[in-house]
Amino acid sequence: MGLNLTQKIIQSHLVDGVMKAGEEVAIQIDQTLTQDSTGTMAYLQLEAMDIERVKTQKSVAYIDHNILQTGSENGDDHKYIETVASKYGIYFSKPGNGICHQVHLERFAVPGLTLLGSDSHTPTCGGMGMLAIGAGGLDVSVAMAGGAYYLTMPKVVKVELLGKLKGWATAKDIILEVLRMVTVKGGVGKVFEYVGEGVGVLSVPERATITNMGAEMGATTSIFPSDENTKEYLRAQGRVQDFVEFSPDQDANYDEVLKIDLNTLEPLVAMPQSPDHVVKVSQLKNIPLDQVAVGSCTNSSYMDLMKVAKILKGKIVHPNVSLVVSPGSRQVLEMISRNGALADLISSGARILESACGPCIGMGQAPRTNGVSLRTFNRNFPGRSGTKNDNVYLGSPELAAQSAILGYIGFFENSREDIDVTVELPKEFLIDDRMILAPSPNPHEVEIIRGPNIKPFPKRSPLEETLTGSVLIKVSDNITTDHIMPSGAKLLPFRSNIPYLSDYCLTPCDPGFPKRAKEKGGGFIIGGENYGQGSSREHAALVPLYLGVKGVLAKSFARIHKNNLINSGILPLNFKNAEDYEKISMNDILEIENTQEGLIDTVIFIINKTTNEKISVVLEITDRQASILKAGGLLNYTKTKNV
Ligand code: MIC
Ligand code: SF4
Repeated sequence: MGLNLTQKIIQSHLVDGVMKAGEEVAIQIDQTLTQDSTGTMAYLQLEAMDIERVKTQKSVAYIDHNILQTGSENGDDHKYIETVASKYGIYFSKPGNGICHQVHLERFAVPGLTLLGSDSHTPTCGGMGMLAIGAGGLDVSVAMAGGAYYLTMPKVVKVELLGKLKGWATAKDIILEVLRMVTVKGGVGKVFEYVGEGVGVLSVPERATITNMGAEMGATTSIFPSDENTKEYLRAQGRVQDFVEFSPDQDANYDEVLKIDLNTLEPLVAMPQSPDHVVKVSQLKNIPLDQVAVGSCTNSSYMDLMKVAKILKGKIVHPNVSLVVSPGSRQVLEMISRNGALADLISSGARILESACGPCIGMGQAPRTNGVSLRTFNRNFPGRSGTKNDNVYLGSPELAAQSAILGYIGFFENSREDIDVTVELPKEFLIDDRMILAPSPNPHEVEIIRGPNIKPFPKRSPLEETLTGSVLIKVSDNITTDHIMPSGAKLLPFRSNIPYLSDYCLTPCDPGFPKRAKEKGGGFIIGGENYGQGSSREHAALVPLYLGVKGVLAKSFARIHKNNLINSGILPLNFKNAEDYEKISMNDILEIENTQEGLIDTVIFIINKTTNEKISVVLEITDRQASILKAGGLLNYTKTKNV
């Protein structure tokens, strides 16, 4: 039986384990990326590992999230990352150079290699045929130190794209359709591999839109083959030497199959407040808009912005609408400024932002109270925009541009053929890597500069024999890491300051949580399905660790967050019977005995000391993860293993 793309890459990087879905495998990581909001923690952890230089083929540190410098904190973080990168052999992409995923795709992604990034949208580079996986910062630092990355061998889903996109349907609508079918929790433990005739007509940036937003299904990653289009893109980026053709074997085996008929795919939109809340644009009844935002690592490529500029040219945004545009990279911004498209955007009334994450992570441009915003981004979780009870819709750049003119979510009346928005892939992109600083050739001479905002990360001691504590909070299904550790302009500057962040932990669910956790000296969190979906921020585990959280009992967990909990030494416990969720209430005292014995896959009993009931839970973990938990987290474990 032949191999699919995922199996091919895993096989060529396999360090340990067998490639059987559900089993743990360890793979060698060729490249890593970090961004600033998760990077400081990752580098503090790297420093704690006592290595001199990173051992990967290429590691890049990006500054793209915390670029609103309203105090010294972000600037301090940038300097720390810059100096630590220089010392340890890591390339440093300066603020202003662009969003990590967009720049990585442009300048570093190589088909057939592995990439581990401390950001959940790392799968963007799957558009280039890489096996690109998002992880917590600590996993990324272990990879930088030369350690393997451990993952559950995923099931591979074949997504067959049939036919050709028609009308205003775009790559964004393909991934919205997949999300509609699979939902935000349906991708856990799976890789989505795109095949079929529809693949051949998608350019690399379009493919990257799809793999980027695959993160919203909780998938391990998504991947496209590397073909003529990949070669063309790499040639235009001056990197044709990085091209390798790479496709699944003819007789490759898949665990599941999804088929999407592009001929009949209609433009879609994700409604507030979840990316899988997908409906056809044609079903919406003229929803009036306050804001339209074009950008983010999903849709801010040169081609996306050129299409937007073509639609806006000669028109003016609707009087009620504020249109903001954040180009994905300096390459994109410079190219549209040199060819005049930027002038068309400005003249149409667009507010031009820096090349960075910006509004996507609530760094500015929060909509007004009850305002409605249409965004080309990937997430519309409640409050993520910076406005409480926000109404954020997600759609394609073509939809965004037309809606900005119309003042409501919709398309112009003329048919697609009457408006020329064809944008060819440039023969040559504008290549200028001077904003990417190479590491120092003399690491011993580099002094790491740490501002006062950089506080040590919390450490856990080895797992106690008996764990006792109160239920500190009980939450429902699909709680995101944006709930657990909110972001935005006010909190992102404190990503290196866990004590400060701790006062905001889980406050969107219950403002009293931090105080209660501190008063009670920690305890347990009770969650529903898909607990911890969304961002890879390990702060959503480190902050609860700081607050003394010993375990999270949930109906199910999102992949990256579960790993982050284990890496922090917090037990991710699954209810054996989901109905037992009802048997636990706030403030109940729970106890787990004999934690040192049989942690794995055996039923553990939790005693609810308040009701005297016994609740069965399981830890769905591997032997290695059990050892990590017993050691009190990955850092302790890694030290004992010498990576
Ligand atoms: C996000 O999109 O939520 C982020 C901000 O990029 C995060 C990382 C973070 O929380 O810093 C992610 O997706 O991993
Ligand atoms: Fe940045 Fe938004 Fe992409 Fe996260 S999803 S990396 S915040 S642009």
